[in-house]
Amino acid sequence: MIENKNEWTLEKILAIYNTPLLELVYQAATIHREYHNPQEVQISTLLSIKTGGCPEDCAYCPQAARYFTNIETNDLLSKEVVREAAKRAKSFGSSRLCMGAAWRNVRDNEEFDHVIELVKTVNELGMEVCCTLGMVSESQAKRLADAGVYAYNHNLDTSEEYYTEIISTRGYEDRLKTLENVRKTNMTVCSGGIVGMGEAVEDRCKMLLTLSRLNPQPESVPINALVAVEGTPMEDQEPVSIWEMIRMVATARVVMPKSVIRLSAGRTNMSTEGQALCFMAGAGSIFAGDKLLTTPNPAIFEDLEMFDLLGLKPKKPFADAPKPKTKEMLDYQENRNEKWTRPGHIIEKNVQYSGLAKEKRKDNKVMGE
Ligand code: SAM
Ligand code: DTB
Ligand code: SF4
Repeated sequence: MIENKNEWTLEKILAIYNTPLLELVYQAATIHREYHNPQEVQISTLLSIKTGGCPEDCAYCPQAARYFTNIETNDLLSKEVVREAAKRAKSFGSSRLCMGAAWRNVRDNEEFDHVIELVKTVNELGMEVCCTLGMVSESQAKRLADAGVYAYNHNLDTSEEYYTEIISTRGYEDRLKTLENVRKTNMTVCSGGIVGMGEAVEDRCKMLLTLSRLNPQPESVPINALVAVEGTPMEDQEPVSIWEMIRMVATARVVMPKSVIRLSAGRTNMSTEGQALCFMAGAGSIFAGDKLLTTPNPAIFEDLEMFDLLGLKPKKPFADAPKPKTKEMLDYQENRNEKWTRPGHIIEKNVQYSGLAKEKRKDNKVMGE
């Protein structure tokens, strides 16, 4: 967990954001090297497990039912489809699968039971599992954690003030409450925002201030450039300049030195040179795979070429925090100390297989799984 000893103020964060660009990149790069291996970039892959038809009115989102966007809607994906997508992602070096659902909030129903099964399926492949399912209660967060979810994504998206211009169907305090519920479990927190929705620099810095004051600070901070989707209220928004993205990544890096800053949506509009400066300025993660949730992302071979060119390598799963123990594992460990009804009774084959399992787990650890 990231202990938070910093006392940032809006003035200090604005001053960092407005530092002359190359000086800002230099400062951020220096901090990045102090806390992270600059040659490693973590790869997450998004999978929309339930697409479209969302009752919320987030102005940027193609999945809001009330906007007419050209997306293919989908009910919850099956275990088989998710397993195949996760395997594909793992094969190109992705360490985390982030499953997203176009829900306002999680409900205690069969769909949630199914998501729990999906979590277990991805967990079995040795990948970090991330979920982004909208608002969760404390007990729902606990259930996800027990199933082995590694990270929960829930973005603040912008400042509290500008939020009211973007979404009318929920408030900032709802977002903060969910982050609080997630924090009560052993899941890590992934929370960031979007640049390019017409917000002022002050809104960006206020959002970073709120994130930086979370105690502990989020383990992952995604910085998205708005993908302006036709049919949404943001469709005519000018694309955000790469310089603003670099400033945002660098400022996030400085104010949350231990967090992993993810260069998230919007990379299809960025040159390799622009992305290289973002990595220099402290981005330690990307979303890779041909699709984000509903919109395009650079082709995976292009990203792997970029990694080669820049001398970057994908980070192994569970490099920052150990694999979460599922409820089953914890129960098993607890029961191991119970008095068995047949003490001393040995079944050789069973002993042999638990030895084999231990070896396999050791091998997996060596491979970083
Ligand atoms: N429904 C859940 C929620 O809102 O938390 C999870 C899915 S929602 C699509 C997850 C995040 O995707 C949003 O908080 C927002 O940051 C990001 N997002 C959605 N549409 C986007 C767009 N057009 N451009 C950039 N980021 C976007
Ligand atoms: C995040 O910060 N960005 C991702 C993930 N967390 C869920 C989503 C980006 C979505 C971009 C628009 C789309 O593809 O629908
Ligand atoms: Fe729904 Fe999430 Fe999209 Fe908002 S961002 S409309 S809550 S899917």
